[in-house]
Amino acid sequence: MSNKSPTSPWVVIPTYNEVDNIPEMIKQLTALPLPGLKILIVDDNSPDGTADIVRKLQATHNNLRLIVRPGKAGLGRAYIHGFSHALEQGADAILQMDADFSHDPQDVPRLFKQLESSDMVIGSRYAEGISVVNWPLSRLLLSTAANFYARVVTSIPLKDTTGGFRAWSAELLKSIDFSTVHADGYGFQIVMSHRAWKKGAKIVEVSIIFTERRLGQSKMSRSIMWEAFWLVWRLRLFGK
Ligand SMILES: Nc1nc2c(ncn2[C@@H]2O[C@H](COP(=O)(O)OP(=O)(O)O)[C@@H](O)[C@H]2O)c(=O)[nH]1
Ligand SMILES: [Mg+2]
Repeated sequence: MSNKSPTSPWVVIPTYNEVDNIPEMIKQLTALPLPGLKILIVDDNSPDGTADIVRKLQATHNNLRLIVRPGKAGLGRAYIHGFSHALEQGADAILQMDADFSHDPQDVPRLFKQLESSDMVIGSRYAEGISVVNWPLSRLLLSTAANFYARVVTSIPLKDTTGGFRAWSAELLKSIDFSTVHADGYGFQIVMSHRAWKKGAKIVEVSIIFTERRLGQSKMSRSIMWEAFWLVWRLRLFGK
């Protein structure tokens, strides 16, 4: 908890085949009234050339950073790489979000602001009823059921533990041992919020409107969902 605006805020975005989204996302983030903001793209060597576009944009955006990993290794690994890098570079507040505009870049200042009086801020789809746009009913049911299930099994007092729109204080993020976080996708988000909660962090959920992507494709898979399904029992039984 800092009680003042961050001096070195970073936004970390994992990408895999986001060529249709990433230029506009970078443009909107750069235009935000956030002095000192750095944008870090963690790309898993997307075949569609996402990293090439980012490299080109670096010529005109000196706040834009890029990590290219050798191949698709999942969201969790990409985030750990990006978080570690931002912390090494002296970030004092770190925000994670998707590249596909499901998370509205216009909400970013609000999440950073809330972080001034908390350790972790969750951009929550379920804080005030359900604020999800354009999801088929099946996907909405899966997500709400997954969140209910994670809450009941682990007792975590949060309404949205699977979402990926979050701001972290550097202090809290540093206190988490990444080498013991192996989960991917939704599981990664659940484990990270569980770690924060177990550490007694002050976690605040702010309501956001989540909109299904219009361009590009979702990379979430059945195996990622099953991983999250079993993982909550490990959290309950072994605490990590
Ligand atoms: N670096 C990296 N990014 C990924 C990977 N899988 C998904 N992403 C990114 O993570 C974010 C969320 O993924 P998405 O497919 O939209 O998931 P969904 O919103 O649950 O359907 C997007 O920015 C993706 O490009 C991966 O294996 N590696
Ligand atoms: Mg998405």
